[in-house]
Amino acid sequence: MVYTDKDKKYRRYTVTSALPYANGPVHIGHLAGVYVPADVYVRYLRAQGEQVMFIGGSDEHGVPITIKARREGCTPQDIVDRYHKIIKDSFAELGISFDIYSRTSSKEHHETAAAYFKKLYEEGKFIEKVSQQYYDEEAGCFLADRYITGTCPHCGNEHAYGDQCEACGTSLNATDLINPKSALSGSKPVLKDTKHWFLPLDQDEPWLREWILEGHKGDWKTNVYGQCKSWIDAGLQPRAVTRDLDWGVKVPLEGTDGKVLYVWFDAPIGYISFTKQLKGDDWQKWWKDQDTKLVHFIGKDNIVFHCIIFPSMLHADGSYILPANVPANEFLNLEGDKISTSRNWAVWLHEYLKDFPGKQDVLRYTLCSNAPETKDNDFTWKDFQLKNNSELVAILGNFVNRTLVLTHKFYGGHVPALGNLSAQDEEIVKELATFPERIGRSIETYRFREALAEMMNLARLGNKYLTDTEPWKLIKSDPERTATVMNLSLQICANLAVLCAPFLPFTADKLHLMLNLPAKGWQDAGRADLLMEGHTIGTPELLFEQISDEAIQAQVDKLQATKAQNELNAWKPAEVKAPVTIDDFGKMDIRVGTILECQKVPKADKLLQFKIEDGMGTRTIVSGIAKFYPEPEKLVGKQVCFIANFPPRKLKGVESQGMILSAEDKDGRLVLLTPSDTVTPGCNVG
Ligand code: B3M
Ligand code: ZN
Repeated sequence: MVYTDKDKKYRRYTVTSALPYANGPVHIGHLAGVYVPADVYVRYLRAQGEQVMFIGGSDEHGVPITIKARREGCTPQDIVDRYHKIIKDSFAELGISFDIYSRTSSKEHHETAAAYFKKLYEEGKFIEKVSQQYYDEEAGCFLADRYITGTCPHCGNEHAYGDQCEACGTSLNATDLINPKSALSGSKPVLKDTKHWFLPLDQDEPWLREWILEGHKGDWKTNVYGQCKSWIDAGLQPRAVTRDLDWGVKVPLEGTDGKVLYVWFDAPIGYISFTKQLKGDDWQKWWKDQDTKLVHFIGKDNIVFHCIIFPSMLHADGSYILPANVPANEFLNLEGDKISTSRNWAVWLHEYLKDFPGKQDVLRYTLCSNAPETKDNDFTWKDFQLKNNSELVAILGNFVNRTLVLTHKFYGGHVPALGNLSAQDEEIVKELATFPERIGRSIETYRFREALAEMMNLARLGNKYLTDTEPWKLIKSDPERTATVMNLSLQICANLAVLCAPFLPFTADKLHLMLNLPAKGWQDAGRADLLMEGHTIGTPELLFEQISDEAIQAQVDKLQATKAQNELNAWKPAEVKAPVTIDDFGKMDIRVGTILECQKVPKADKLLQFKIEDGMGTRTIVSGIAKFYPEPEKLVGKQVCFIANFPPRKLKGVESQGMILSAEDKDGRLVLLTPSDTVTPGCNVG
């Protein structure tokens, strides 16, 4: 039986997953939030025999792509071509089973998106507004917010963007910036009138309120429902669906050169245009039949677009169904820190696949069992190792391996006969029968962690059964009962092959092969007769291997190196101090001296004691740089600069007669200043 939202029985499923921007590869945050859960869901539905269409593709428009292209001196098309391929290939390798993975720069998509806009325009569904926007007179074009920099009115950061100040985190309007500057030409932009088309979301409020806040209370996840409620309660505003930009879907109206559809208008239409590419003339029933269930898998930052704006677009057209559910996840962090593309703080899928070949299911397992379903969650490499070694290897792999090895040992690889069932065996059969429904119910209500844990509970059940009955001993005293135990253990393995498939498709394939089990549907699972007496199984192989400490350390080291690099990148020279006069400077008596002796000050970790030849005799100076010169005797003979007219002061019992000059490097390291050529001790610096 298929449980559905509000218990409605649907005839087919249109399942979409957010279209990743093709300006970078995909990372574990994307996977845990969107693609792994979506893939589990569709694989399960297919196993149920449902008609399913799983849509994915690259989002190839938007300003960040044009900025990246400018920075790299190539075209936006070059950028999206590069990343679309990386993303598409790595998804395929991870087993994300899209029915189509297309792209929004395709001709078909441009046509569909333009036609969608045109229809709404002709039906008067937009409002037109003229507003003022920054224009670059040298470059001859309007500027997207990201292309304008200036001083943040809140914190004074001189490199704030027109949409946000990254120093203080405030979101800004381009017109808030002090001294705005165009990132294209460096010139000062001017405000100029420009016309745009808006979706009047304010008019959609009544039906959105009824549809979401009344209609989907209880069946949409609380994080999704809560965000929708606060948007609607705050009052919806008309939303511009066009932009002054030359990269995107051209606005299909006369006299609109230099205008394109807003990326968030065209991207969700991608779901529709990709359906057309996949299904041809048959596409409409996937979008327009009330018996089709539309489900959007997304991350939490996309909720408003999929729950309010895109539904308003669908509603404005009038012929489309609305999403039945939008199971958005929260965010996944990495080793306690927010995943960030610009800081390279991520585990990139294509790199994982290179570093851990053949271990797709380990990543799928870790991300699904750790999915940020109700709150942000953390990925750590230690946990990844633990999930593999203590769960996949020790529970699932171990149970299957013990069962298959014993079957070969005792019965030459043939399934033994099921004899009379003991009370314990009856209990196993009864419990086995409950798993497909338990797992299925969790998947259908988008509780994928719980579903995965249930699947593993079946492997635990099998392990416990073997441990309790000890067939390796029992074979000597009671061969008939041993045959029954082994038969039932094999039935559990066969059930695992079916029930793990949505989560661990590669493992499921291996297990089918090892059991020589023909493909089965979800309805077949739960039964204790999937493998007939006498059936010959294949050769047992390990389903999973231990992951070593070294392999994990290599990943941790890689992240450490990234962190160190980020800290260096974040360093900025100190602000220049208030002006001084030549007289101010002249008061400082800076000289060069030669180091005669140098040693640590006893009982003071940080201090070095110098004896300096200063042309008039010798003087002692104490300096707090011991940490940076662990072999102070090697400094003897070098020349240093020092301030000669500092009043003497005592440091740890030693009188210091001046101050030695050093530079502080970006990592806090102090380095002595030495003249580039040897000079006479005591000469002045100025
Ligand atoms: N391109 C993904 C993101 O916000 C965005 C999704 C579009 S789905 C139509 O990262
Ligand atoms: Zn600021």
